[in-house]
Amino acid sequence: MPDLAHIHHAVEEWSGHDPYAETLTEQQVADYWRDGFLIGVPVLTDAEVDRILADIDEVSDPGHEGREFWYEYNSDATSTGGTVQGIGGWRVRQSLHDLLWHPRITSAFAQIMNAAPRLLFDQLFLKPPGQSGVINWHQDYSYWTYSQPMNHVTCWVALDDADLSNGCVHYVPGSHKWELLQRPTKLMQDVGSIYEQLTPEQQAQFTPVPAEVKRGSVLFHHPLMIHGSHPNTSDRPRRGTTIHAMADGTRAAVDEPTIDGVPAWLMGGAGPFYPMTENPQGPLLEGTYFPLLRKV
Ligand SMILES: O=C(O)CCC(=O)C(=O)O
Repeated sequence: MPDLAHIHHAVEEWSGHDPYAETLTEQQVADYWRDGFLIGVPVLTDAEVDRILADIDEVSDPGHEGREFWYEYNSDATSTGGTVQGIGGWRVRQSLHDLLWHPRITSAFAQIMNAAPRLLFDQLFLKPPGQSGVINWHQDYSYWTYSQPMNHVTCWVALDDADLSNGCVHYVPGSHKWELLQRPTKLMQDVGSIYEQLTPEQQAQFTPVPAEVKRGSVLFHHPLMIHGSHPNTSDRPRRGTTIHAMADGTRAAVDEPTIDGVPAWLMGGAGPFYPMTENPQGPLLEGTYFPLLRKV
């Protein structure tokens, strides 16, 4: 099967959407900048979610076609503390690929960033029923400091109703205005190591809110937003997929691994992030692996 990274538009056009209609109201954009996140923007129909879930079921077989295109893929949740994580699914299955170009998502990116959005990477977070599935409190940008300047937005797409019982994402309102903190050593185990780094004032303001969201709706969050999630204690799955977008013109400024223990796709000559340099005017993140998602 072909590597879908070479196709920089939805293979199947999203019908019924004006590609340049604004998704967010002015108030929503202002809320995003005040709180650091937005909860529950409707995007996908049930049938569209079903297509994505069918593709996700297919790639849960470790021998699936296109396995070589993932940057990272671990379908065995028992070895990751309970969450199946995959990075690069847009290269592997059409539904994950086309999702990047959904007009309601790309328009919201452009509205929030006030720039044309490009893909940094996409990422699956699947919590099977009855397993732990903790995501430690973290700021996404602590993994991406090589990509500068910081003008990024993450869209988290709910593929199931996500609530307290199945481990929905939680946000700490206002924490995007705090400084960049150290990343946790273990992203998918423990919850709380970031807390020790907070000032007493920040600890007093550390009041996470659950981002409960309906299947087919999405969350948006700022790259410095502190977020994480608790175990899925229910008998239902909690599946989500994220699109991490950055403004067109972002450069790779630092040469360092950005995901603990998984440097190959970032560091190796064969990886899409190669070459990276210590030059803040380093190479533009563009080309095959960093497609433009929409013009301004
Ligand atoms: O799915 C989760 O629980 C965590 C998601 C996350 O860390 C992210 O979207 O950046």
